[in-house]
Amino acid sequence: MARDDTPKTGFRDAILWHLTYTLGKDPDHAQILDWRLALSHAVRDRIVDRWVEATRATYRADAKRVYYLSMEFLIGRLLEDNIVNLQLADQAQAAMESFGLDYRGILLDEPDAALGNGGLGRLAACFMESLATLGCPAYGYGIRYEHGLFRQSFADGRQIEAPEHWLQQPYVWQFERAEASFTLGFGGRVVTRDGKLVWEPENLVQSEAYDIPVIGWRGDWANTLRLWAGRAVDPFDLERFNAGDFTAAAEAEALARTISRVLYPEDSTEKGKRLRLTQEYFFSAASIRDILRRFEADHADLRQLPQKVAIQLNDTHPAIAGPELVRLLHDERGLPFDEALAITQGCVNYTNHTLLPEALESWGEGLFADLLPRHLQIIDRIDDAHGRAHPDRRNTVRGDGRVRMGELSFIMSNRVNGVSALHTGLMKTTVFADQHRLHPDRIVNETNGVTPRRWLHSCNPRLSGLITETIGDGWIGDLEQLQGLEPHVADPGWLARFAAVKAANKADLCNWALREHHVTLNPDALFDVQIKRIHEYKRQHLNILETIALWQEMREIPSSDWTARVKIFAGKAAPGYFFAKDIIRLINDVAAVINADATTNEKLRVIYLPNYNVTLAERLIPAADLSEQISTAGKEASGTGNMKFALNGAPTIGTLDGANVEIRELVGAENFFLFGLTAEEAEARRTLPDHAARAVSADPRLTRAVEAIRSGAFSPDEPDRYAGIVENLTGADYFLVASDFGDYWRAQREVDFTYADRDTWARMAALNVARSGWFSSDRTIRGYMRDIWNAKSLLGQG
Ligand code: HBZ
Repeated sequence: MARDDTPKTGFRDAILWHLTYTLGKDPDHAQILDWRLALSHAVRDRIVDRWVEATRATYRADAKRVYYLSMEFLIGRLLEDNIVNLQLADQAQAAMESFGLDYRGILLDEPDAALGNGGLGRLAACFMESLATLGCPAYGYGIRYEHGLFRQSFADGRQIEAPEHWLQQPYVWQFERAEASFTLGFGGRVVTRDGKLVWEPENLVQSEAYDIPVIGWRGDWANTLRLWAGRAVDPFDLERFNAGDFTAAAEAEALARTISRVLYPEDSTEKGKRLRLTQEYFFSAASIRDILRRFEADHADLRQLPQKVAIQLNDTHPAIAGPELVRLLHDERGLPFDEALAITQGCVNYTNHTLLPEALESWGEGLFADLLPRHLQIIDRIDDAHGRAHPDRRNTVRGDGRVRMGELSFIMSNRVNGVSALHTGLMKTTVFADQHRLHPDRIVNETNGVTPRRWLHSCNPRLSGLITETIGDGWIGDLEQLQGLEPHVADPGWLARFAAVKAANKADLCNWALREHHVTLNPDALFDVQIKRIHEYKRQHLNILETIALWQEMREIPSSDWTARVKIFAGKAAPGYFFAKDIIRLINDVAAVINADATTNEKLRVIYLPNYNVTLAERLIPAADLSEQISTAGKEASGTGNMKFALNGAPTIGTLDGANVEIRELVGAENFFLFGLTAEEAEARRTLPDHAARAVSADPRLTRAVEAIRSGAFSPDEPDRYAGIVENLTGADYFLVASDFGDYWRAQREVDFTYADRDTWARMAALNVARSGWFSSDRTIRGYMRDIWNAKSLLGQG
């Protein structure tokens, strides 16, 4: 092969070509990294033509573009996603095997890009894939964090955080766009010039763009995920260097790079840090400039902006994009303020992902004024304009010396949406009740979804194969076709094959757990899985309490016919969230004691897998029997893991919270293990004095489990290690662990009973698959296109 051979002759040749000419490696000496990069380049080449074509088509049609602004895109690994969507899997596997390589090993060699904390970030990634699948012209805008979410390990059961380095190796999916760079200001003051207010920032930084193409299913369309990195305007001070101060010479660059250095690992707690607001403005302002630049390249009339641009704020993190757009239109383009505001409101929409008061963003006005003095004035004017239009509700954005981003986002938006039916309803009656009264049409619901390409087709090839054999492969692009499985569920032969798929996935997990974590799992046991961020409202401590009580009862009544279980946990806690970190340690301590008990070993195991990420989810979900979705009702906005489990044939044990409600309606109440207080009952229960202490003493099992923790049964070297948890469980117990324990125990025993009859269980699991098609993010994105963005597909199908 020679340099001028086209790398596109055949896929296998293309890989070899890239290995030689892009990577400069001899096949005889290439390492797994080299092969993976060569394969990635060959795949990337096949994306580029479609990507360019999609961009051209959008220009030609002068189509409305959707801009999804998100601080987080939890994209995980992209190689397999891209191969699958281009339908190159067979060719890629054959090529790699012809080189004597392990194809799956190559796929797994890619670092997991964790540019997000949890559900919100993963939702953004699923949305990008569905937008491309549906042919909706769209850009994702975010931050190119040098370090994604920390790597988690355990020492003595405690969470240890280490930096994550996804960019240590060449990242093939990004294209650096040196030309798409903006200079952004911070700080300084506002002066009056020619009778106009003008911002004179004190510090300037440069935003540098990196584009990642996102290809849709079957490769018919590709969009762009544009991530911004911070750079200095003058990266190098030669004068200082020549004077011998080498460190100072590069100081500006180091400072600017700090902006995009690391993802904040807090998910549902207030950060209130200057750097966080800096990050938010940095990426919002760069994105808004890019959006305006693209619009102005072929439109003269700024009043047309709402016809051509839909901006979606993924939570309030990019809320400052609104005031920035007003500022650019008014201060810099000279439109009257009211017109600038009306145009902005015509473009901007806001998705709320939480009702937890501690997670609602607000900023101290001192910090705000210091960093963004002009924006604070603009925010006040927006607030005033809203207050004038609705005199019974004067300014609400400012109060108690703070700037409230939820209120700001609401009044700047054309549409505001919740992420499940229950959550949207609660938005209307709680946090945004007053606003909803003033703007009854503004709040809409768009129940979350997940992409079936990654979360069924790729991660569960066995189930995907069985489904395709049964109903054809149309379901991959149209998930509701899974309904076609339903008639087969009554066929014992088919059901046996379905059960065999799950058994094989479980066997894979057992092998992996033995190899990677040196733990032996019983493949016949029920795999009971709770994987998500660790948070009090998600109640991993309810699960571990039930585990303790179950273990105690197994010891007490060993003769009973116990259903064997493996309790699997995974998830990270925010580094500063000490209660959550105590829960992690407690689970690890409990696991050590229970797993060492020879009398219960056959029937009960507890395992906490470290460093939960997208890749681990892809491994665990296909092997799960039971999905734990046990948040306190009213607290989980939607959940998306719950959908992934149902889709992969793991029935839910769960509360009436978030999208659990809709899952239960669709899969059928008889195929869902419901327990617990409703959101309304939970509110009422909290007002009862001593509700927790009473619940504990009324339930002997709970009493005994709590007592074991209190007495140090799981921390003999430090008996009061969990005093904080015990005090919480028996005291305030805001998340009602004690109140829900009894019903959770009952539901778990119902699970045991049902699982003992494997046919009944398999039927239940299969019906979960057949009836979960609605939870595709394709359906969700169609909803956004129709109800929120008024955007059209350019594939003529959306
Ligand atoms: O968003 C989650 C919700 O808790 C979950 O119920 C929902 O399914 C999902 C998608 O709508 N919220 C988050 O994941 N939130 C964050 O990760 C977060 C990150 C940074 C913050 C605050 C929250 O500053």
